[in-house]
Amino acid sequence: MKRIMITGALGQIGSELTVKLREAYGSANVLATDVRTNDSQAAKDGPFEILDVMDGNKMAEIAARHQADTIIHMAALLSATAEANPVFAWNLNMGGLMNALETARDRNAKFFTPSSIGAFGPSTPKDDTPQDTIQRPTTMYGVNKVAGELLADYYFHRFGVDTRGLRFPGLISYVTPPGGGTTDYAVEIYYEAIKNGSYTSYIDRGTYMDMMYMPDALQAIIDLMEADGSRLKHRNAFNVTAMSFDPEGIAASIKKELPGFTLSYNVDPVRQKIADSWPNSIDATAAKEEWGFKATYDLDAMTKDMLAKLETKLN
Ligand code: AKB
Repeated sequence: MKRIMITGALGQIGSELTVKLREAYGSANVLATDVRTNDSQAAKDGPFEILDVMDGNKMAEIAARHQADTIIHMAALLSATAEANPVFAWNLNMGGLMNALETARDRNAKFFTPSSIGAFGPSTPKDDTPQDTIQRPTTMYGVNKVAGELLADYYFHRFGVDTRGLRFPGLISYVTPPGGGTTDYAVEIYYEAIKNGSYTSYIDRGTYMDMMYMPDALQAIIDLMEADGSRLKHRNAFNVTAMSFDPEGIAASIKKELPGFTLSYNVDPVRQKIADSWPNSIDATAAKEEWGFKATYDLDAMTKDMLAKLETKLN
């Protein structure tokens, strides 16, 4: 049986991934860690430890105690927060990643960490962005993600660590809200649709970005980690996506369910600039060919599920 340790386990992805991995591999085998605790299932319904990922000794010590053979490193600052605190973002995103890779190397453990569409920049082809292409991001988050992809490749080639990763688009979920991302508007819009019947978008009309519903993102992590390593040519940076839309597109999908819903704009120049530097849509062919990536939710299926789940959660 696997012995999995997750960092950033109470974050947007980690909180749901922890629960799903515990269902798949047994609660006692999945150790959640985070810099803080809370009342979530991830913190309460299985092993949990406080861990600041900048503390490499503590990370190694906790991993040894848990006898971890798989490290899933999720702790990171997202794009907008990283842009507001670039030095802290470098230290946390790169320092945490280095500690997690070293822990995996020491333990000969399998390793997963997410990259992002943020690893692309304004000189990257905007539509159907290829798997292998120009990566000159103009944000600190993007710089961290490109460096992280390269570092994870380096640990595979230099030390033989079985590193794997996905370039995630914006992820949408009704469970744990994201914090400090550029794509967060696509989560907020559903909450506001249920609460107020309207939303004011900080991202401008006509700004297309890739997105994916959380259940597909979690399944993609599990499928990649279970995939035959000999088939993986792009092991640390697979483009994955389920849909691409702009604010008008997601609003139109919500209107099919809630006809009175209205959308207005108050564009935030900082997050708009980040969004403008990212692709409109990325090509996930390599992920499909090398390990069978498949997304099951399109925009309308996601909208129906999000609104139904939030209706129950908020009312
Ligand atoms: C963000 O907006 O920063 C993230 C991402 C696309 O990596 N959701």
